[in-house]
Amino acid sequence: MNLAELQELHSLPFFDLISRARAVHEANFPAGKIQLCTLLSIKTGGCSEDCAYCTQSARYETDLENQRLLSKETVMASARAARANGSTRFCMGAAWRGVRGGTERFNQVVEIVKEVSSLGMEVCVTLGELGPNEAVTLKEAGVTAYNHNLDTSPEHYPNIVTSHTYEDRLRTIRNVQDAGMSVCCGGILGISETITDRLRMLEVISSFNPQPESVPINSLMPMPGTPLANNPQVDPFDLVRMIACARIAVPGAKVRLSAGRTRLSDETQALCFFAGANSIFYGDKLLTAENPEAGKDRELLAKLGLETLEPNPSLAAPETDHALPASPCCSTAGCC
Ligand code: SAM
Ligand code: DTB
Ligand code: SF4
Repeated sequence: MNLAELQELHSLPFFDLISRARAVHEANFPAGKIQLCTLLSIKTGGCSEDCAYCTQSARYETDLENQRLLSKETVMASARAARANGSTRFCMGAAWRGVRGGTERFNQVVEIVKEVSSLGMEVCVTLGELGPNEAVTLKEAGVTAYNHNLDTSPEHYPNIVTSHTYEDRLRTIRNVQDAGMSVCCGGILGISETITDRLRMLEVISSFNPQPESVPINSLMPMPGTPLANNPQVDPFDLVRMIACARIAVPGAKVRLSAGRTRLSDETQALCFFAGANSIFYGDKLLTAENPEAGKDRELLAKLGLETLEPNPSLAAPETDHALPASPCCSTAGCC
């Protein structure tokens, strides 16, 4: 969908927008099913990058305790616990700018992925920048989806990150798609962006060919010591509007109501699920930040009559539409 179409959609009266999104949701997914994903930070802090929202950047004075790459045994214990608790997707995140083949850390991650993928859950990793060969190696090791967010519009991105570019992000996404992995790509609300920035991001994401398999929508968790520590909370109705627009713009993707749920009421989350969110991070920790307790989430899902979605570990990457140009491109003159 292009920006003008998204702007028209976003400015609909609230109930018209969420009704439209609901219809798209029901046409594409079983109603009343939510995917549970567990996140684990396998390497924490000390990152070279300067993403203004991130507590893991080495450039900011935060209270975060750095942690080297976890052992395979530690990761497996956490993955088994996640499966036992009902998660069907296990997502491992590392605070790196990227990974390079032939390095010890990449080999270690590949060994971890091989073992985690034997558990029958969907396996997602987010390790930063990837080249084409690294992407193929991860796919062969058993990764189902690679998370690499664009986070905001191409225009606002340089206000938030200067140590790498939007084009770097798009290149990695292309490498992931070429290797046959599914792409998980979304963004953050509350990082001093405008509504137009949010919709521009959706315009870019919806132009991917194939479209992403999942779209995480994070709300900024303001981290003390980072440049965005004092940013105000996102208006809950704006969050619901964004979820609805994502559902309509990327109809076949899981829309993941991601970081920031600790500050959302049950009622706001219910509206997000109505408007098309059908995946959450489950378990009381994200990468470094807090997430609602699992028991509280189970209670909420039960109250709403929502069930959990089965895993699809052999998840095929969505088909490329050959009638459309290869993605990704942000359609900014001179950008790609
Ligand atoms: N280093 C890798 C990268 O940048 O792609 C992977 C980890 S990074 C923490 C993954 C995503 O988490 C970011 O792209 C951003 O969308 C989200 N994120 C990080 N810090 C956040 C925060 N304080 N609040 C909300 N979302 C955040
Ligand atoms: C995504 O879009 N959100 C997750 C996952 N992908 C890796 C990460 C959220 C991080 C929230 C802040 C933290 O835990 O440090
Ligand atoms: Fe590093 Fe990723 Fe955090 Fe940016 S978002 S500082 S790349 S861990």
